[in-house]
This record gives sequence, structure tokens and C-alpha cells, in this order.
Amino acid sequence: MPDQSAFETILFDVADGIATITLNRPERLNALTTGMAKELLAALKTCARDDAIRCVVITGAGRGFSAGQDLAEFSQVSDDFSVADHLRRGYNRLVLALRELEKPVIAVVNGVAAGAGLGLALAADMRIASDRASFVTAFIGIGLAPDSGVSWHLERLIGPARAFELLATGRKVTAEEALRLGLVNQVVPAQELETTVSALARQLAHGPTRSIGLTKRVLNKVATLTLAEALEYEAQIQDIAIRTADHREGVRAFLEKRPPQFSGK
Ligand code: LHQ
Repeated sequence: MPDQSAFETILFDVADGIATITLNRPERLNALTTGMAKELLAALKTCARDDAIRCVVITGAGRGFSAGQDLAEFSQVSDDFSVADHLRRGYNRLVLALRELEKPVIAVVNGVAAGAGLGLALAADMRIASDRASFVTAFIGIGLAPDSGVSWHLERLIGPARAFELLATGRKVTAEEALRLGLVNQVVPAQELETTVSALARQLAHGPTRSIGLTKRVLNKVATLTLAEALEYEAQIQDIAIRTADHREGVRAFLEKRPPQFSGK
């Protein structure tokens, strides 16, 4: 596991099966730099490799979740800079790492999530927002098209017309509206955010991690399948799930009328 001191722009903490990654440039609303993207990727690789980690929480330090690409860093690039390569090396890898991580990932949206920062929040499996959170696509404000998976996730989460509206106007969405739109799972008062998330993260970290991971694999895949293909894919994945120790424990616990003790195996 990387030592916390290996990171300069994020905090990485593991306790009780829960890895908490905190974007940590609060004075810049946790705007993302190249170094930060690298550190995040390294932390997510650790989360994937370490069997003791059974739930991942991503949040921001201070009053923001993340304001997206650090525009100061971006303004200093040379003439031959390729934004496509910047995206391929950075945010594209991060978004895929979050989606492909076969463990539950909760984005704890403590404040504003904008641009690529919104992209990270949308790539998580669930979003729990503080009542102080807000959501801004931001790309249009600086004359850009969406990146970091924001178009893909927004269209699926809230539909094409609303996705277009938020992308084309760049208007700020409050936590309450985000809940109505289906952009977040839950909104809680800022002072209750930590206890709410810690209870949820603990519940997920004590769950049958492999079947949660396989559930994520199925949801990722069925998005592009016909019903007949999805049924076949589900059948193949169930063949894997049924061989897990946690499946056997779940059935045994049910028959013995006791709560299951899932090991994540
Ligand atoms: C920031 C930033 C920021 C640096 C606030 N950078 N300092 C991919 C490929 C290539 C190019 C570009 O981008 C991408 C992907 C993207 O992410 S595009 C979208 C980039 N992000 C934005 O355009 C958002 C810019 N920020 C804002 O619109 C506002 O700051 C929001 C709406 C996020 C928050 O507004 P406020 O709550 O009013 O805070 P603020 O604006 O006062 O910001 C606080 C400080 O943070 C401030 O610094 P200062 O020294 O004045 O206190 C800002 O300059 C700094 N900051 N976002 N992205």
C-alpha cells in the first residue's frame, strides 16, 4: 500500500475495510492537476489490488468537491500540447478505473463538483451530497465540449434533453435539484454527511464484495446489450457468483436464521 506521505495532493486513508480518498487542494476547490490525477490513479490501483479494501469513498477537503481541471495549470501549456492526449493519460484512465473497480465507490459530494470533477463524481456508483453541494458542467463556460465521461453519464442518468440543457447552459444545479433529477442518491445536511456516509460505507464494506463487484460488472455491460444478450450475460456472471464463499455463507445464514458474516471472498 502506498504510504500516505507518497501523496501531495490527495489524502489516502484505509480503516475498517474502507478506503477514503480526499482530494486535497482546498484553496483551489480541489481543482485537478496532472500530479493529482496521477496520485488518484495510484490510489485507485491500490484499492483494486488490496483485498482488505471493500469500499471506496471519494470526497473533497474544504468547501468544494472538485472544480475540475486546474485552469491555471492548463493556461501554461505549450503550443504543441494535445488536449486529447492529456485526457487519454489522465481523466479517461481515472473514469475507467472507477467504473472497472469491482468494489463499491461512493462519491461524497461535500461542495461544488464541476467539469472533470463532476466527471469523477458521476463515475462513482453512488453519490451522497451535502445540502451545500452544487453541480456545474462548466465546459461551456470556457468554450469547451464535455469530457471526462460527463456526456455519457449525464445522458444515462438524467436523459438527453436535461443533459443537453446542463451542458449547453452550464447553469449551477443545487443539491435539491440534483436529487430530483436523479443525479444523486441522497442529500443530507452538511453536518450529517460524515455519519450518513460512514454508515453506508460500513454496510457496503461488510457486504459480499465479489457479488457487489459482479453486480457492477453486469450494470456496466448491459447498458450496451439487447435484452436477450443481457439475460445471457447475467446467466454467465451468476455462474461465477454462485461459486463464491459469500454465496454459500448467505444461504447458510438464511437457513440458520442468523445474519450473514460476509468475508468478501
Ligand atoms: C480554480 C478553479 C479551477 C483553478 C476555482 N482552476 N482555480 C479538460 C481538458 C482540458 C482543459 C480544460 O478542462 C478539462 C476538463 C474540465 O474540467 S473543464 C472545466 C474546468 N473548470 C471550470 O471551468 C470551473 C471554474 N470554476 C468555477 O466556475 C467556479 O470556481 C465554481 C463554480 C467551481 C465555484 O465558484 P465559487 O464557489 O464562487 O468559488 P470561486 O470561483 O471563488 O473559487 C475559489 C477559488 O478557487 C478561486 O481562487 P481565489 O484565489 O480567487 O480564491 C478560484 O480561482 C479557484 N478555482 N476553480 N478550475
